[in-house]
Amino acid sequence: MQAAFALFDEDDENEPIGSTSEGTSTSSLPIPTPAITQLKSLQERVTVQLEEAEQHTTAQPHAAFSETTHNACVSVLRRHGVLLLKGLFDPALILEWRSRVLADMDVALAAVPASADRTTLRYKELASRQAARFEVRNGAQMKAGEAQGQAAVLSEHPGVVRVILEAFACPGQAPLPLSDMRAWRDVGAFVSLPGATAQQLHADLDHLFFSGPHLPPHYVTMFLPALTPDDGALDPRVGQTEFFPGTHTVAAAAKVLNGETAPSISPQLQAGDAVLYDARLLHRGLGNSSKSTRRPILYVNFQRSWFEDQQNWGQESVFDASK
Ligand SMILES: O=C(O)CCC(=O)C(=O)O
Repeated sequence: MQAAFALFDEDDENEPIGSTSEGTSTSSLPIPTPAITQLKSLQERVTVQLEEAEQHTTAQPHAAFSETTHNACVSVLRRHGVLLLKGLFDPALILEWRSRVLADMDVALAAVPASADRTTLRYKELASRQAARFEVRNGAQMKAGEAQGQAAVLSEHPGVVRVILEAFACPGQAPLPLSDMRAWRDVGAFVSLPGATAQQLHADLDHLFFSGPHLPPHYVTMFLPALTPDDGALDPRVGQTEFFPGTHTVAAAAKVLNGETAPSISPQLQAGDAVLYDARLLHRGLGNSSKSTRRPILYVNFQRSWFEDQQNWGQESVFDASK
């Protein structure tokens, strides 16, 4: 089963990429094996190449997608539970958000009472994601970015919104109307600090039902890595997020959680690139063994309007705790 992810074409599970009629010949001639270069890697299979006009340029920022791109995105997200889009956003915008996140994190960390265990913090502005990893939200700089409309630029990307509305519907049915989706208006972030170890494999949300047919996603997260090649995006020591494509189904996730090996990808992405993933997909943040590079990832969540995330974000402000 593992090979099926890596070797077979998107549109036809049974057709190895690069196979030709010669490849299935029954003659006594040696059967030509497809050249390794013809086999798409798993990462390529979950990546939709944006057309030039769809990538961010100063002339045309954040454009809608062509029908071809749109259909490919919906198909990849449904089938693999994860979709990579390179060059989607203006790197300058992402880097501005990065500065906001790091500034807010520093201020919040400085306010944490000295006696507090930094691996279990649960404040309104700062939560631990195990040692040397934090989730940052609701900070003053980030709120200022939202007030200036900079969060809406991310959460209202016309191409992304249309893809998610269609992925939320059952295949063959009309895309959902915008009123059936709630995009969080606030941007959040994860930051792994030097010394962070790899996270436990996890999904952000449970399945709604653990039996019955596979349902469309009810929650999709967009990750926006926020490093450039100049400041560590391509340095493997800084770490990436590891995703396990296909594990957004109950059966595939159960196998992996029961110890079966499964193919994964750990794409080295840079500011401007985006990952959309079904919140039921297994993934984890890898460790950060760099000397001094902090690895921030922004996120924006899109959910069905009826869904309530039961995870409790801390209610107490770190600034009240420090008084
Ligand atoms: O740090 C990462 O790459 C991902 C973090 C993550 O998935 C989490 O904290 O839930």
